[in-house]
Amino acid sequence: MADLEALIFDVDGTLADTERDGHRVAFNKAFEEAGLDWEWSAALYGRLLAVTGGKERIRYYLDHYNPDFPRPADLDGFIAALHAGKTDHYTRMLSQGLIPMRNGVKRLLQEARQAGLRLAIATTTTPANVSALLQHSLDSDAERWFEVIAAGDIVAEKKPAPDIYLWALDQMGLQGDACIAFEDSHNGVQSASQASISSILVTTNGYTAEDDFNGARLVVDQFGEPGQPFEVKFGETGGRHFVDLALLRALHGRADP
Ligand code: XBP
Ligand code: MG
Repeated sequence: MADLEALIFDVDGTLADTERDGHRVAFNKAFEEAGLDWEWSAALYGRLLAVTGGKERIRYYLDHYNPDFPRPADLDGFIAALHAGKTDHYTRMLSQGLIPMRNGVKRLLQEARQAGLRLAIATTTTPANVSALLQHSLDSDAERWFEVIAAGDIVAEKKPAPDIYLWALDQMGLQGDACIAFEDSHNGVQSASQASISSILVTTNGYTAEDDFNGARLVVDQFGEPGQPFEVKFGETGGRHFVDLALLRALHGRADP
């Protein structure tokens, strides 16, 4: 097992709980703005999250939940325009500071930076969303904390395909066994493990708590803070109660589960 060199973070659901009250609301605003009577409820959106990528999710919705909607001749262009509107609404919500980082994220990132670990992001979301989240919810300079920000359409196949993690590893000149991946969903764990990252730590959220996390080494409900312990769903924590570098080094050094 190589030395631990880098931490690679998913964004939505991992760095911040962005989906139900963020992306979903932005999608509905864009639909209303386009004069569509589409309304993605929290329950429906939970089902649509099976598909990663906002444009892909809109198409999945049309195919599986609104098959009678009259398709425009340029369906791709129609979806892209809707999604661009959604991204405007979502980044505006972020600029208003409406979506905080999850518990323990900022502390862990700062610990990792002080220890000289390399940081990266591997996400399905649109790059503009990552920039806005980091700048408005983490630190005005936070984009510079990450050596690589692998996001959205930079790869052809989104999660659960491994492409986005492979792209990030390639950019960093690293093998998967030198890294830990942080995810929140089944799709994310599949993506990281198929990119040969065997050290995967999952923090669950309202939408993913019942996902199949087979392939993850540790599943907890949050990173936690001193005095704010996480709840362990699967895996060994060596008696530790929140995610810190000591826990990560122990997790990385262990053999496969
Ligand atoms: C989550 C996604 C994204 C977001 C919406 O990405 O699948 O599609 O739900 O963002 P991850 P976009 O968990 O990999 O961060 O509309 O920009 O795709
Ligand atoms: Mg995610």
